[in-house]
Amino acid sequence: MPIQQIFEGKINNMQIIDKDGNVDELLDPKLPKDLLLKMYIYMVLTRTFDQKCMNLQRQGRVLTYAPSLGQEAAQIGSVATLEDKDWIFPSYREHATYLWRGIEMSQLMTYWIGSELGMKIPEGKNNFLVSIPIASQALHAVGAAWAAKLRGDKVVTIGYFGDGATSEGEFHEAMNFAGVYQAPCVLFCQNNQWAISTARKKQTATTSIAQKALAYGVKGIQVDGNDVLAVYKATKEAVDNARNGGGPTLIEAVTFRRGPHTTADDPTKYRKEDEVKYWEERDPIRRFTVYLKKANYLNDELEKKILDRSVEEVEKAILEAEATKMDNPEDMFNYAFGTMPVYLQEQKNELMEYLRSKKV
Ligand SMILES: Cc1ncc(C[n+]2csc(CCOP(=O)(O)OP(=O)(O)O)c2C)c(N)n1
Ligand SMILES: [Mg+2]
Repeated sequence: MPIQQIFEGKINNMQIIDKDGNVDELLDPKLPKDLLLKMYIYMVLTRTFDQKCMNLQRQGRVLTYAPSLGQEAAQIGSVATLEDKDWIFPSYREHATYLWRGIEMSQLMTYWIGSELGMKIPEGKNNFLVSIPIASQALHAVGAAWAAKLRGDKVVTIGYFGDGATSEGEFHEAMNFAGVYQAPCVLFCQNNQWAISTARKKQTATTSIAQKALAYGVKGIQVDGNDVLAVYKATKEAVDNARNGGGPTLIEAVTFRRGPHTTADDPTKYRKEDEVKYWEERDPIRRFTVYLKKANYLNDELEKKILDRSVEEVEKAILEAEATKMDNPEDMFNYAFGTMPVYLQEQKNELMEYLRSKKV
């Protein structure tokens, strides 16, 4: 018997706006002006929020904070493709997903100030809570998508995780499950080159993260994660495909974490300034600004107005967040489950007993 090739894999990379703002006319999805401007406004708003939270943390007014600087296009480009009924499963850096969904900025800030109320997501806003355990978001997204499929709901889910998460068992379990059950989900990896101090090269021997999709019978694509149009186009295709019964997609958005992992670490200890500079030159907001100006959708005056409004909105949100009455300690048990599991009930009782005995 001759040897036969039984599998051939191919993974594409897509970029539409290059680092200087030049557009590939053939690939440009030619989105309506309103949507483009909304995406721009939310990218600027997210960055303004992010810079402020970093400053507030340094002043002791925000607790440990995970910045999103440099990842605005990956987050807004993907979330902008969803319908309200779709579900989002973020990790801890996806501030843009909450803001885009209309969750009050002051509420999001309340979370980073240290209150569980910040993650008491209003009914009808289909954003899951911040989930710190790495790669858990992939399993949550696949599970919820499978549930939607069983119910016959035309709902799509999206799970956000990082390059480091792809070294966790949960990622592989999620991929396998998604492939086998053809779950209507998008597994969205923001490959920001670092998992705290571990470089991307140490996570995997493969050329891309996207190619891992092929082994699980899942579609895979790599996009320039700092190009909001490429992210939008790839995610929209994946979302539409999932909604129409075409199964899951793994998207690798190649981006860069420009800030520290969180305010608790110092990246100058493990990475070089040259690398940061390389990615600053590929800034997602700057290149989108050039694109919008060339299209005559944006000018200097409107650009300034959008930035000024973002600053105002952020300042207002801080005042509101700081004026919010903080929650009670037992609230940390209250919002994660519809029905609290027995072991959590026991822990809650124990805490309350302790607080009573200490008269805290
Ligand atoms: C299961 C689990 N293991 C370890 C950690 C500690 N931890 C927090 S963030 C992180 C790195 C994650 O890197 P990546 O997936 O690339 O996401 P990024 O922070 O870069 O967005 C680790 C190991 C955790 N939160 N959960
Ligand atoms: Mg990472």
